[in-house]
Amino acid sequence: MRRDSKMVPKADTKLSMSCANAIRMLAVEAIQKANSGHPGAPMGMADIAFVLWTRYLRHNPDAPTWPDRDRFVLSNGHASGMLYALLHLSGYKLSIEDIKQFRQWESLTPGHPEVDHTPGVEVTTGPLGQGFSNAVGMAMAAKRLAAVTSDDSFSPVNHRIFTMMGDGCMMEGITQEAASLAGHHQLGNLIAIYDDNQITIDGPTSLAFSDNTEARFKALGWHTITCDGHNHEAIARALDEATEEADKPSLILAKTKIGWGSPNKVNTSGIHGSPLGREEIELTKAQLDWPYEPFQVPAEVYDYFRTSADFGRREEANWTQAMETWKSKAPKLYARWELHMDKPIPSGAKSALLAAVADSGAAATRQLSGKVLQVVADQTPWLIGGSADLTPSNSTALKSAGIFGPDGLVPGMSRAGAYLHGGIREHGIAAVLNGMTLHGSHRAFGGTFLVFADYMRPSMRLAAMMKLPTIFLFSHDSFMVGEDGPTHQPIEQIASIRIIAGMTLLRPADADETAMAWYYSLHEAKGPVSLLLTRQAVKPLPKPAGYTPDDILKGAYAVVDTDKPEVVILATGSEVSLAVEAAETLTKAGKKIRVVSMPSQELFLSQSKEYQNRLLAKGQARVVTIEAGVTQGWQRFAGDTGLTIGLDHYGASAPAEVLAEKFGFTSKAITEKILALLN
Ligand SMILES: Cc1ncc(C[n+]2csc(CCOP(=O)(O)OP(=O)(O)O)c2C)c(N)n1
Ligand SMILES: [Mg+2]
Repeated sequence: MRRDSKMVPKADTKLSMSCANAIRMLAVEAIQKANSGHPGAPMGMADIAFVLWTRYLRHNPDAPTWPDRDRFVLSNGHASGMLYALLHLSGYKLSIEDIKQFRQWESLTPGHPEVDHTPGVEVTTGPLGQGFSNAVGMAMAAKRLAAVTSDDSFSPVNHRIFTMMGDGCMMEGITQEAASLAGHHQLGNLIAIYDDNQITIDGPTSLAFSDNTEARFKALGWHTITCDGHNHEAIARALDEATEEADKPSLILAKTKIGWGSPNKVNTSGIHGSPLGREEIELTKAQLDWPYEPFQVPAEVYDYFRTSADFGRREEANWTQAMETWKSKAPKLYARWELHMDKPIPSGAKSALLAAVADSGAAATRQLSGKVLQVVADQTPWLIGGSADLTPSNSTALKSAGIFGPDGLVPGMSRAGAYLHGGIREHGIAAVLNGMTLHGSHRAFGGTFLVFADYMRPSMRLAAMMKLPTIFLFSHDSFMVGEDGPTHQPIEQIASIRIIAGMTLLRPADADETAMAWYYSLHEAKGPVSLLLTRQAVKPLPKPAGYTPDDILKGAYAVVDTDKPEVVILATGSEVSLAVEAAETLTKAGKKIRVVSMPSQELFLSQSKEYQNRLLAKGQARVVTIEAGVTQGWQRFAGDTGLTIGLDHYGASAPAEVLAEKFGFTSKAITEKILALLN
């Protein structure tokens, strides 16, 4: 849908140049003052940004989270100076003082854009290619939201997703994966604008890059448009064409010059990441015919931006009114809309999830998770997700939900579906999941083998930084993968996920733990969750007197207990049942053993010290930890007097039972180690 340009009078050439130059000079002066930052991209993209923000972007500075706003994702986050200038000029709560505090401690204008920090910033960006891929996820979420909340007469979803990106984003592999997915999904609501300046830090892109980007994107199913990125009418024509394209994502290849306006540094890599210097700023101002003081903006520029923002205010007011009418006209669809916005905890959610796996007997936690997911899918229609081509292995199928994608592209596929076949694109999907969650209408989950978590890690880290409750599901969580061998057997992945600050890792050990892990992920998590699941069957754990499933969400609780234990065995996931078996033998031998299942270190460490010390029998018992991965990180519990049992070397190709024997993951071997420790 095209924004009605009649509502926003076109600026005459002089005014429109002033507006673009205001963006340039605010960025340039802020960077100069901070003596740090990236002026080249803001100067080069200012013309595009001006036309996009004043004539196309539907947004309301007074309501930065209006659900039907167009999204703007700055994938080349180093151009943050441009984004802050746009937000300030448009009238967001970002003052000229804030602009002057660029990159300073606790300012609203950090070095790279940070979501939930600066009003109007949609995504935390900086690692190149991530923002573009998030935008793909946002466009997918918007498509689904539209499909499930609209009828022929009205849709509450009219927004588009705009993203700007540079050569760096274009070269990154993640972009290829996400762009491929976007083309396949025919995301007509997605418009990417490529700052095609052919300069990066090292120099001209010809040093390292000779792709035919336009041909590549065409081949991926995109609509492509080339334009002069400094000619405002050419930019507007390109945006008209892109916004009118309904069936394909659009890529505008905007030919620009990095550092446009600077007489000596334009078109050089030197202007990418260094302040211009006072002398060059004066020469630039002369060239741009910009007589103003640093941070001074002429009134007519503010007026124009603010007039344009009024368009967004009216749009939002009209939308809000239309929603009121629609609420009474289509109460069912409206209720669905509210579900997506509020994501309430369904009544009886917890008991339904627990019931889904009750009496499952010995089963792999991935299978238990699969059972839980069927109930989850019915309870929470705002959940969307799938697998990176490991649906049967990850047990992620949502049997009743339908496949998400263009209507009828393959049998069973529709925009209303909730199951995402991500293809073999872990990097891209991880960022797409974040984008879907960022969109605000969905909570996204996605699965692969634990060993390939490394392919998702950059987006997992960003999810944690953004406090995004994306759910990363990893099955085949130990060497017990068996015959596939060391390439497929995770060892360092568990520890490496745990060190992502703000990530909650859950490695359930049985049916109850699996159900509660999902409950936590969906309804309690305030940030991303990694759900680690076994390939092999695990036995149901014994539960001591007084146990309730809520104990699981304390992160650790006793499954075999005794007072005054001399040894506390701490284990996670599949190793808890080994610990229980070892405890039986040790108890028979007269030892006093407590077994603690610890599905989540993070949740346990957030309990009171009193609870932690009591459970670990601090100062009284020796702590033995067991986990089928590197021992790093477990010393914090085992200390100098305890023992850490793990796997500090790569695995091998052999049947799982043989590996368990060879690597000492049998109750017999564990019992012997504990006896040796005690004697
Ligand atoms: C994943 C990732 N790798 C490297 C960087 C460091 N980096 C920041 S900008 C940049 C060059 C980007 O070139 P381009 O997108 O063309 O930006 P321009 O110089 O045109 O502003 C690099 C390598 C990064 N931010 N993210
Ligand atoms: Mg560049």
